[in-house]
Amino acid sequence: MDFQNARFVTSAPSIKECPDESLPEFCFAGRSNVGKSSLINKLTNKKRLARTSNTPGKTRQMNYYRINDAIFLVDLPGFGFAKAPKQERDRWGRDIQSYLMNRDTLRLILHLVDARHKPTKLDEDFFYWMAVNRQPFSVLLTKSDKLSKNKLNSSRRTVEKILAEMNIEVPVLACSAHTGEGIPEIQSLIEEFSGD
Ligand SMILES: Nc1nc2c(ncn2[C@@H]2O[C@H](COP(=O)(O)OP(=O)(O)OP(=O)(O)O)[C@@H](O)[C@H]2O)c(=O)[nH]1
Ligand SMILES: [Mg+2]
Repeated sequence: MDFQNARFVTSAPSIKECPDESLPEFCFAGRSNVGKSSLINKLTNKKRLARTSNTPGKTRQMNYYRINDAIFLVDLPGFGFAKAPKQERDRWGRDIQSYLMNRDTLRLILHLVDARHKPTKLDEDFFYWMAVNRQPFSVLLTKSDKLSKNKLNSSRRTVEKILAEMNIEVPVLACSAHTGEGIPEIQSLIEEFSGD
């Protein structure tokens, strides 16, 4: 699949506004600022396809990108963005939850965790909730360029241990939107899940 053949399609505030087209879909979830939008740019080799920022809370809707007329990549707003007004946070929570549970074309959820930090309670709840609902997901440890090999391995083991304690077996991949580490592996994973 040519990931560089990518273009913006639409911004959907909730599942009602998501495209009617039933292409296999892959979404990027995780805390604000973890690097979801940057990763989409790196996967598609574009600098500014998805908007990124140092300030958490940049992505505020579900942004759809079409790859090769074959699949959608969906950039989700981050959760745990403390500065957003409570009402807005609650609405995002509900809308994203409904999207994750009810979007029939969703093939795989890529859940991002900053490799420098231990998964939070919110991350753990997310793992649990995905597993209980039998939603296919994988965990991506982001910003791997900021850690030594040793520290990265220890972060990976921490995440694998948390998952194992929940009896969850999913791929855990390290990646960096700066160095490109893990990008081919993520592309292969997406290709694997986009087939019939
Ligand atoms: N060093 C390093 N910095 C990164 C990497 N990926 C993202 N960043 C930085 O982290 C910050 C947040 O990146 P975004 O891609 O906007 O994060 P996001 O998860 O989309 O954030 P929200 O839209 O707020 O949910 C930016 O300043 C990026 O430059 C990475 O792989 N390595
Ligand atoms: Mg974003």
